Amino acid sequence: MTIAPPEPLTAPWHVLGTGAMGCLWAANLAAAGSNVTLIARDRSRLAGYHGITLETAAGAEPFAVALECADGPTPIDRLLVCTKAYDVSGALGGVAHRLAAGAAVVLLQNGMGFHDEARELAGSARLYCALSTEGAWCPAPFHVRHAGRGFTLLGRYPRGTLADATALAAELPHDRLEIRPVADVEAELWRKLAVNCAINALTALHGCPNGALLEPGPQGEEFDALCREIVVILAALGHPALAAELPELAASVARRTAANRSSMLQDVLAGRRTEIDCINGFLVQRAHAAGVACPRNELLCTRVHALTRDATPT
Ligand code: KPL
Repeated sequence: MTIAPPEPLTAPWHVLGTGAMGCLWAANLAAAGSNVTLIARDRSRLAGYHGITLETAAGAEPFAVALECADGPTPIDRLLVCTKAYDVSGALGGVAHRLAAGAAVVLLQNGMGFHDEARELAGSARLYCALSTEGAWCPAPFHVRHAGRGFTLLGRYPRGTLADATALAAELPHDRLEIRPVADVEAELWRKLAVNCAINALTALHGCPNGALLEPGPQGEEFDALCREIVVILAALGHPALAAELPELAASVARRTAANRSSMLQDVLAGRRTEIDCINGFLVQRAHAAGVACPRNELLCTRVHALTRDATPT
């Protein structure tokens, strides 16, 4: 018996960024029958490329996904930007001239502070944001291990209708990736930012898994005090509901991901630049503009910068 290949998903996708998230989404798009091309910012990534290997609990599967540089020849209809937060503007700027009429651009990053510049770079393309709790990492280049199943929130930026988000979600693979369309993605960005502000820098500085922040002792006390400061900032910035929810929300994420290394700890351990400027740095900037004191967040920024002074820029 021959098994029919999967129905191709409508428009072709380009995935910008060749890290774990880029490879995870590109491989899953290919698995769903989509025509997908990976875009590398660095030409040296092209040498010796033989496709993506996606490893799951079921085993390792190869996917013959095309790889090109930003100056590739074809127009882009659907673009998923999977770079680090601090690379979004540079990376998107490098391909913006290729965006076709009616294109959709999806930003998938932690942190805030880069979305409005991305909106300008995207021009007339529709801009969406995605927030993912999928756990993935690369044991080797273009070999991605899908280590923990999570879900991905997707919505038009800064907000849009649920129908709009649902229509784009239908063009993404949902066999192995759960996508939840949302109308107010900006509210979700703030929720994720607040949690990342509470967990990421502290775990990176203490070199501990997320769950260690809930243990009694100096780390736990620092976590509680940091949450209290974030609550005051959020309330002053006009997010009272999130402020009220934050301590329990951050604790529940730390509990649920207790054994995980935060993305910032992973960056520090790998000698990479961290996203601190788009996480606690963004909050500090907003707190200063509102005249709110934020000494703990300021100190975290200084300490993480000191820790990664010699890190590679991307
Ligand atoms: O998003 C995360 C990250 O590590 O960036 C959390 C929620 C903290 C999970 O590790």
